[in-house]
Amino acid sequence: MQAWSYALSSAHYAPATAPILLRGDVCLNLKTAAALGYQGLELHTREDVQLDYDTIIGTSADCGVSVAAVVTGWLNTQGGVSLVDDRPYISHAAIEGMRNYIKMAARLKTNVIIGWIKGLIPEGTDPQPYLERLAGNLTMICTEAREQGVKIFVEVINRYETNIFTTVREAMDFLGSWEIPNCYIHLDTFHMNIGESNPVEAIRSCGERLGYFHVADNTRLYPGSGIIDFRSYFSALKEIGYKGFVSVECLPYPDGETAARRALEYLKQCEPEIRTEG
Ligand code: LER
Ligand code: MN
Repeated sequence: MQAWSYALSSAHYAPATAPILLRGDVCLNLKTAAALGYQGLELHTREDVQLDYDTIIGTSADCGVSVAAVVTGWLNTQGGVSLVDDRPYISHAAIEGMRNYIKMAARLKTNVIIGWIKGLIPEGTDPQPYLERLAGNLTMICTEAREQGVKIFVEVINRYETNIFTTVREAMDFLGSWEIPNCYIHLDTFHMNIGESNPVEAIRSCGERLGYFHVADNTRLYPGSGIIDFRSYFSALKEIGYKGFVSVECLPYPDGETAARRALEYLKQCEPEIRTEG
């Protein structure tokens, strides 16, 4: 039996340089994901998007593909707000946006990813007040999400894109010392390849706190195109009993569907040694 389910990234619109595989309508993408052999579709979207929930939920049930997670980065990159911003009216707008994403996820029976919406600590400043602000805001968001049955996944992102949680150790220490409830670690093999001296140990160190897992190869093309040793990563996932999604978030080359097809074919080849009994 397979320990985890596979998902792939999607958005209504995204530039070709974004690690998004399927573009366009959510229901069409759910059907395409099913035809490609996936069990989950990850939604990169704005917090105020109008979704036809009944149709999405019906299509999802019909084709056997669930929404794997709602991704919040665009609230930062397009909306211009962040959870650590010094201006209260900006960080409050980020929290309000997160509340919308949580409602969206609750209706879709899925979870929420926090990546860039954390924001950046300004260069040359004392990080402590920003980390304290982040801890307070995350505690509030994660507590409210738990009341709606939604988990929050905090992504570890490479140091060229962010300066908060660039390694697993940093994220684990933060979550542990602030005792943030309902908050799980989200790893991405592309980012780990930059930030982790030993990615396999990094996966192991998350233990039960690992909630979500993005896969791309070292150049951010599809898994199997480069040099990342997915077999050893999968063994580590199995060791810690990971049961979430393994979600392909890679560049759409040579095109999204081909990349998705090649990724899944390769990832399944990495599986046999990790198959569980039954
Ligand atoms: C988002 O999941 C991510 O990995 C960031 O690098 C934004 O693309
Ligand atoms: Mn990612």
